[in-house]
Formats: sequence, structure tokens, C-alpha cells
Amino acid sequence: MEILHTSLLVLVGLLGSLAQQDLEKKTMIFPEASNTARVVLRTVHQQPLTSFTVCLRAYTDLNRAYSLFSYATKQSDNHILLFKPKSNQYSVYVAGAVVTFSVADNPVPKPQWEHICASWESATGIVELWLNGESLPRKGLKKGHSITPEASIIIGQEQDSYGGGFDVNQSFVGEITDVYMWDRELSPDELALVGSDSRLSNYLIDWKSLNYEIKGYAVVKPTQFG
Ligand SMILES: *[C@@H]1O[C@H](CO)[C@@H](O)[C@H](O)[C@H]1NC(C)=O
Ligand SMILES: [Ca+2]
Repeated sequence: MEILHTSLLVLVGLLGSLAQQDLEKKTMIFPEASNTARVVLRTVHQQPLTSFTVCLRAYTDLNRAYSLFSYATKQSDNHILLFKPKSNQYSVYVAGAVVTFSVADNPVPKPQWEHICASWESATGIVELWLNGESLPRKGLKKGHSITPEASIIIGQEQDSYGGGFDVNQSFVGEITDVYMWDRELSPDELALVGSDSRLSNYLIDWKSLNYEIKGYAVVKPTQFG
């Protein structure tokens, strides 16, 4: 009986920390700066990536650098990284190389939800950064590279090693929702569908069927918008 009880506790503990859930109309809140709070995302893909698209929505009043999406491998801690070095800059890293997209400084201090998509394809190296449905002038890097599938994927912290090396000054504080990833470059029409919350196919990461684990102080709550 004692053994059964212990096994049940272990099972409940595992189920509690490892979930696969439909998070439609839910947001992950990172309530405070730390070098611990994070959400680990898992994918099932096995093939090297020769292109990808990552989309998410973020809402924050941070006025310093922060990480939005950190995909580290044993080869590169910045194998895929969406990073904001400043409030008007968006950086996309692939295998340690980086391109940075600049927008006008927002003169309105009110924080706003931002819908951000980044894509890359190996054949041309072209990186696209879509901000609230608009593509910024395209740049490129790492033509011909392919991305290792075994990855540690983290929201809330920036990895400087595989699954670790977090810096409180690059942590995300605020809300993140609608995180998706595909192993292809989405077309403008598909990106418009993502912006209007329509379903596409072949997700690597799917917010509506998310395999995730919360570590530290991060909280899932209903969104405050429709
Ligand atoms: C974070 O930033 C603060 C303020 O700039 C600084 O004092 C502190 O040393 C930084 N912490 C780390 C771990 O870099
Ligand atoms: Ca890093």
C-alpha cells in the first residue's frame, strides 16, 4: 500500500509538470525577472531543419533586452533565437549568426500585444521578420546550413548552454501566447491565416496541442482579449 501510494504520488507529480494541452485563449505569464522561470517546449521532429517559421504573440513593458524564443542544440546555444536587444529591434539568430531588424521607436508608451513571426530557409539563407502582419525588409544568413533536430526549446529565458546558462537581464517578463513552429517557410497567405488564428498543417510546435513543462514561476491564465 505504501509503495502504491508513493507510485501514485510520483505519477501525479509527473503529470503535473509535463502536460500536453490545448492552450487556446490562454497566455503564459512570466510575472517577474529571474534566471529560473521558463517554459520548456517539446517537439517530435527527427529530421534536420532546412527551413522554419516561428510565430508568437508577446505583451511586455520591458525596456531592456529580452529573449522571445530560444532553441539551443549541443552545437549552438543560439541555433534559433528570437531576441529583442532593444525595444525597437528584433534579432534573429541561426547557428550563432545574427540579423537585426529595426523599426521606428514607438512614441506611444502604452505596451501593445505584438504578433511576431520569423522564418528562415537554408536554400537562400533569407530571413523574414513579420511584425503585426507586415514583413520588414528581408535579410539573410547561414545559407546552406541545416539545424539539428535535438534541441532544448525555451520560452522565458535565453540559453547560453544546452538547457541552461540563463541571464536574469535577458529574461522575459510579461505575457506570451500563440506559440507555433513549422519546418517550412510559410507563405504570406499562410502568415495572414496565422494572424487571424486560422489552422494550418504540420506543426512542430502547436499552441493548441502543446507539449510543455513549466519550471519556476510562470503561470498559465486565460487571455484578456477575444
Ligand atoms: C543585471 O543588470 C543590473 C542592472 O544593469 C546589473 O547591476 C546586474 O549586475 C546585472 N546582472 C547580471 C547577472 O548580469
Ligand atoms: Ca545564447
